[in-house]
Amino acid sequence: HWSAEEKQLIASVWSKVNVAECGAEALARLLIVYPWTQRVFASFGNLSSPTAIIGNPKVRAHGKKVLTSFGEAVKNLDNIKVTYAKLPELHCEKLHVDPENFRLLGDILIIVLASHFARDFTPACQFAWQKLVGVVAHALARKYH
Ligand code: ZNH
Repeated sequence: HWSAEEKQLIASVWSKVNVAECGAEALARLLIVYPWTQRVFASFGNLSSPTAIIGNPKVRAHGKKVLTSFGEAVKNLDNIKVTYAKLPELHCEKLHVDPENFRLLGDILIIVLASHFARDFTPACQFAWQKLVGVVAHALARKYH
């Protein structure tokens, strides 16, 4: 259900993404803007202020891990559910992450990309990426009833 143009827009943005930087920034923003998302990261240490969150090495490392994993969806657009075979169970049954948080993180990722790429992140790009983060959120929420 992806047009050739959408695939191209997604791939061209992704090829320029700094996964470590953007991943860290997106996760930090999630924890700052929606503080209740901090609950599942109790083991990450100091999350007491925006500065602490941005400087927290565990937040940076985990942001990179999550965006790297997001990259698997980018590379397998037609098989996202198959690509994320194990993650829904982990997030639902083990980590108890509220699936609404997948949507929040997706929207934040769009903001991060828009701020990094400025005018290159065109409305058509945003449209394709908005669709992608929606599909990813849906795939990750597969185990919730
Ligand atoms: Zn997540 C983990 C992915 C979202 C929370 N994650 C994880 C991992 C991965 C991921 C790959 C690792 C696994 C293993 O190790 O095996 N995520 C992901 C993705 C996404 C996500 C792709 C989207 C896009 N998460 C999320 C959210 C949240 C989370 C939103 C909340 C809020 N995760 C999480 C946690 C964990 C994870 C808590 C665990 C961590 C540690 O280290 O402990």
